[in-house]
Amino acid sequence: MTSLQIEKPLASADHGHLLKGKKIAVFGVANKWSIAWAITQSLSKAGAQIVLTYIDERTEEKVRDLAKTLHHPLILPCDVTQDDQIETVFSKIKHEFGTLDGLIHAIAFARKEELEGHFSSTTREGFRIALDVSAYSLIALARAAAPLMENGGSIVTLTYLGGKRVIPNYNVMGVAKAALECSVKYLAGDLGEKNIRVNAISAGPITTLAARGISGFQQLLKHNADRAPLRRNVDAEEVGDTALYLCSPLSRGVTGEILYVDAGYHIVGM
Ligand code: NAD
Ligand code: IMJ
Repeated sequence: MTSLQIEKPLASADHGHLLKGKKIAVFGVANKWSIAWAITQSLSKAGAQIVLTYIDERTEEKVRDLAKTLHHPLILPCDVTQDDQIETVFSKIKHEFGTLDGLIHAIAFARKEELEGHFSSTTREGFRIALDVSAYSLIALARAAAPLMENGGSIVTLTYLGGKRVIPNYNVMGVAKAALECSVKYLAGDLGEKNIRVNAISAGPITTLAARGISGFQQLLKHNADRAPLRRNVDAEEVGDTALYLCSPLSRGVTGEILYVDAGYHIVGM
């Protein structure tokens, strides 16, 4: 390491017992690169018992394999576009766990053809799908989870700067993230009286399944690292540890917030 490179402090944070006895459901693990998996590991290391959901049978095997490293996980199917599947997931969680303390929403989808070319070419159906999967699903999951959060709770979603600024090719996903971030505020307003907090983490670009194959992604990674105050990109573990903070009592006074984990990129003007 040269003197110009800045070593990441706390590369292996002590997760302690911040979430001992807490039960947290994580939506959005697809593989070992998923941000949801890094979050799961941070929460699990802090003592949380985990519910993992998977979208389809193709993903089930990968998720079950990853879950072997967890302590007594509950693993359930859930395609968030299907109301009956959401209902079934939470009735099974109620049956197995009784209550819930946290919910992680790390889900986004738009048709591939919407994530290239002109934003003005966005189709009605492409808009509907992106907003349904990536934004409405948070509202549906929060509504189903809230009755199980008898002792209060923490709901955390994942967003991206493309919901606030124009980022090449992000297109309709930017509109979906804007709706998601605003939903975080309205849900925080709604659920605060039950001591349920709702926050979003706005992560910098990370190479996951949802980022691979996006044209210009490598260029964007370099652009971000060159300009960010910390002069680097972030990794999924740093997002995981921020989710741990948001699920723990350390953040008990924080709700309706968009917390940037992007090496500071979003503050830079030039
Ligand atoms: P990922 O592909 O690993 O995760 C996306 C997940 O969404 C997958 O597990 C997929 O199965 C799930 N999903 C899609 N449609 C679904 C449906 N109908 N029902 C249930 N699940 C569904 O990629 P990721 O980068 O870990 O993405 C997680 C979250 O992080 C997303 O909200 C994404 O927008 C956000 N995010 C990612 C980055 C990045 O650069 N990777 C940056 C900021 C925010
Ligand atoms: C996604 C598209 C365009 C630009 C992008 C991204 N940039 C970043 C992402 C700059 C960082 C990743 N991201 C933040 C996402 O939210 C990705 C969502 C996504 C990705 C895909 C790829 C495969 C597909 N549909 C998708 N839907 C949503 O078919």
